[in-house]
Amino acid sequence: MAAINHKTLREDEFFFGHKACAGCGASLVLRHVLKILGPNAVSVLPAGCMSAVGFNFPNLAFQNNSMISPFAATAPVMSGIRAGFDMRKKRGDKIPDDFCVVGFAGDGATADIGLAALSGAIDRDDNLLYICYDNEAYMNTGVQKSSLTPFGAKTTNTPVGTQIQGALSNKKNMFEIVAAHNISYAATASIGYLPDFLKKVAKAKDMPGTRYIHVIAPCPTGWGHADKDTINFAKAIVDCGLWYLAEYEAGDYKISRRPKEFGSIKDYLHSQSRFRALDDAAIAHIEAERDAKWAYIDTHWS
Ligand SMILES: Cc1ncc(C[n+]2csc(CCOP(=O)(O)OP(=O)(O)O)c2C)c(N)n1
Ligand code: SF4
Ligand SMILES: [Mg+2]
Repeated sequence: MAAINHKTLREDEFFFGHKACAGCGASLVLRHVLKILGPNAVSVLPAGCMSAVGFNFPNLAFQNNSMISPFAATAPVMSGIRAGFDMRKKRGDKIPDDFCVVGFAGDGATADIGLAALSGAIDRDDNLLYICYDNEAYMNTGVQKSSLTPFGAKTTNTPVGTQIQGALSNKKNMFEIVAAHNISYAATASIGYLPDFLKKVAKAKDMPGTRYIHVIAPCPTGWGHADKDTINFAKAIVDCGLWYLAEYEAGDYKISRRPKEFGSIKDYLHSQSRFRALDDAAIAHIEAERDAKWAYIDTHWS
């Protein structure tokens, strides 16, 4: 496999002219993944920001074949497309060698409403590449909490007031839930560490079975940061240890990047309006959870 970097990445664009907000992290996920997969990838997108900004009749922002699935059904729609093409191939139709089915689903579509359907596809080991772009809330409907919204984040249904201060629950660990299926390949990534993300996509592209990549994609609108700072936040969440870059393959977890020293969680949180109300006790709680997680990773993962 040729190394993927800014020099080897193809110049063709497959996702452009969309209506995402300035600084949208998720749109960068689609743009870069499709540059790796190329024109013969078929994309499936459930309801969410990326389908809302990418399919504006009569302007389709995709150059490759793409369709919207029901909110809950990203994975089964992908499985159906794959089965249809496999059948055509058996009948002797010419199918390009680099044909693949890719899903781009948000955190809500993946970790909440689409979780059972995704689990079924992994159980069947269907041949598909599922990308969860995680902006940590239901953004397209105006910033509601999903099960991937982190503790303390302000959303429209986890407000900051006298009774509660933002989300009360912790972010669900989708990567480890998927890995627990003993999936062929799973990885985490961040658009702040693009070469690592692209390398994982290129690797997953050529693998059989179900592949899952979970990528952090900041949303200036929902997180409350300047649009020019999207990449900085996508880096900072990794550097302060609140998001880890890892792979799961052949039954093993492997860390892709271990920060030598963690960046400041307080700086990361307080520079976004969704976390601004968090007090020192809440931040100390988040730090303690981070340290416990990394203590486990350092002891058990390679
Ligand atoms: C069955 C169903 N329930 C609710 C909706 C409304 N809806 C459309 S997009 C969306 C939010 C999606 O959130 P997420 O998957 O995180 O993607 P994002 O918008 O953040 O990109 C919701 C709730 C829907 N389209 N279909
Ligand atoms: S609301 Fe967020 S995820 Fe949706 S298009 Fe705007 S920046 Fe992107
Ligand atoms: Mg979302």
